[in-house]
Order: sequence, then C-alpha cells, then structure tokens
Amino acid sequence: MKIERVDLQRIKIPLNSPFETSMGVETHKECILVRAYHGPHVGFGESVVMDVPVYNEEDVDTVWYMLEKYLIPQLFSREIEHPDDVSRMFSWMRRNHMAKAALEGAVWDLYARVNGMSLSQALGGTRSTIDVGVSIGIEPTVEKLLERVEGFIRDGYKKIKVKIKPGFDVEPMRAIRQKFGPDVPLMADANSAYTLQDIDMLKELDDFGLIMIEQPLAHDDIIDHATLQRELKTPICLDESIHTAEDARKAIELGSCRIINIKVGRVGGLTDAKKIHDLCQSKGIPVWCGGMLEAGIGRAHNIAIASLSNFSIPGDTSPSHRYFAEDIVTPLIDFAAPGVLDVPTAPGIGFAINEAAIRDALVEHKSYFANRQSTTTVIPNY
Ligand code: OSB
Ligand code: MG
Repeated sequence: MKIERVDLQRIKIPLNSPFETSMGVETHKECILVRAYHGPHVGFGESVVMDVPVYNEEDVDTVWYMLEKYLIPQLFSREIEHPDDVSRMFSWMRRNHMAKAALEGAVWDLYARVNGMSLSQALGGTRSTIDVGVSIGIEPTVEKLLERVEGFIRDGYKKIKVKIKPGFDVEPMRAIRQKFGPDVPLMADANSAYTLQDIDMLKELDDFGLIMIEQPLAHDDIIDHATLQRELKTPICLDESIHTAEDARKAIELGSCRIINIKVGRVGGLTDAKKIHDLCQSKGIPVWCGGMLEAGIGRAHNIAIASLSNFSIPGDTSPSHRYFAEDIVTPLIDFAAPGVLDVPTAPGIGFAINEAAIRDALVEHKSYFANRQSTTTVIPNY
C-alpha cells in the first residue's frame, strides 16, 4: 500500500465545561486531524496532543512540525505492507509519540478500510461492546464535585475517576464515599502531583477502597512508585510514566504498578498500544484505555483498541456529549446502554466524518503529495 497524499487539519472546538487537572485548566480541544489517501480510500487519524506541553513534551505546533518535516516524507518514501511497518519506520526518531500516533492511526484506519474490516477487527479486538467510565476534573468545591458525581452515577458510568491535587484529595474522596457508599467504582488521578514526602496522605486514601490511584508521583518515575506501591493496599496505575512496552516491562518487574492506563498517543500509536496490551496480558496486569479529551476520530480509535481482551477495566472513553456540543463524527458517539458503547463493525473507525463540523472548527490546513515532495530531509533508512 502506497500512501499518495496526506492532509493535516488543525481544529479548535470548545469544551462543554472547563477541565481542570493538577497540570492546569483546558477550555478548548485543539488538535490535528490527519487524512491518509490510497486510491479511492481515505484513513483518518487525530493527534491527541495538548496545546501546551504539560502532559508530555509535545504541543500542537511540534506535532505539525514533526509530521511535516520528517514523518510524512518518510511515509511517502516506501510501500506499507501492514500498519505495523509504520511504527518500525518511525522508531529512529526519539519520542514525539503523539505526532507518530496521529499518522500511524490514519494508516491503520486506511488499512482496515482497504481490507473491508473494522478497525477493531484489524487490531484483533474481541469485544462487541466496551464499558466506559468518566474522568472528572477538579471542581471549585467539594459540593460541586458531589453534584457532578451524582449526575454521572445516574447516567450509568461504570467507573468514576476524580482528579486530585494537593489540598483537594482526602476530603473530596471521603465525601464521595460518605454520600454514595462503598459500591461506587471509584478511583483518583493525581497527574504526578505528589512525592514520597506525601506518603502519609496517600496512605489515607487506602481507607476509601479505590479501584486504583493513577500516577501519584513524578511523570518520569518508576522507582518511587515501586516504594509507594509496597506501602499501599490500593493498586497504583501508571499513565505518564509508560511510553513504551519496555517501560511497561520494567515497571511491572519493579512492582511500580498493578494496572496500566494505555493511551494510544502517549505510546506512539496503535501498534505499540497493542504491544503493551499483549505484554500486560502475559504478566497478569489489567489495562484500560485512557483519554486525552479526544474529538470523535481519536475517540473512535480508542473504542477500537479497547475492544482487545485485556482491556478489562472501564476506560475514559466517554460519549461525545460529555465533552462537546458538536463532534466531528456522525452519529455522535453515544451509549448503547448506560455506561456501554458498541464497538462499530463498519469498515475502519466505523463513524462517518462530519465535514461541516470540521469546517466550523478549522484553524489551518495543508495537503502533502507523495509525487510533489519538496523536502530534502534525510531520514535514516529504517
Ligand atoms: O491523566 O488521564 C489523564 C485529560 C488530559 C490529560 C491527561 C488526562 C486526561 C483525562 C481525561 O483524565 C480523560 C478523558 O475523558 O478523555
Ligand atoms: Mg491520567
């Protein structure tokens, strides 16, 4: 399969409500959409990068730059037998995983469409539905948080994840348990806001029977997490610390976590997400699909990967309306039953593209053609 053309579109859409974490506040989703063309077929990808480099080292501009300067010219330079080739081809470049994943995702969708398969089927997914949870940002008060939790429980979400930060941790978790009881599937995500000096506070969280605590310590740490895991009953789930299957292997060997959050963008694409899924499965470590407030294309990719068998914990892949008034796919991604999404069976990502919504949200676009390459960039021959 030869990729003949790639389009990049930068879009910006407002979030229904601001999303606050220990890293900052998001009011809009800004991202890059990728289209990869082969004959009459088009595959779609979405970069899940944030507009400022607080979660990882990339931002929307660096993703565009890496795609334009290196990744698109390299993709044009040879035939692709299978989407797994793309991950190998890009492996010479260090990091920049969200840039790689955006283009690789478009190739996976294209490959699935060319072969008349759903993306889930192409990836080896076995589930026809997936259970989903919700990730709730830091609210201005505990009362506001309780109101939101109540609404999401009523909507049937299968996991309630609450963002915490120093000064907003034990009290809100205790309040949720007091109001809604011990049976609500509850977890906390700290986005690296603590250190081992906070160990006494983190141990207090053990009282609340959380399914897990996500990334309590530094974004680049697996050593201190292992120390902390030995002291905690609550399973630690790693998010920011895991970029590769090798990272996952080392974290599991060290005992730094008992669960891993797989985000396709963070790990460089679907091929690598699947690799981490398979490794975790062989080690008895359950995984779930994290989110980056994706628009519909990225969300559809998440649904497809979450259909693999070891994605046994509900993910952060909530329906479109949890985030946006309007989404870039149609129909909107929505519950088939409370807390449950169907895995599409139509070719590729299984959703149609809402071109009018993309036009409304468009900031910048550019097309690149394999036979009109202007670049002289020299890329190692992988
Ligand atoms: O840590 O999981 C995270 C959003 C942006 C950056 C990091 C994270 C998140 C979320 C939102 O938790 C998950 C979602 O609903 O998409
Ligand atoms: Mg997280």
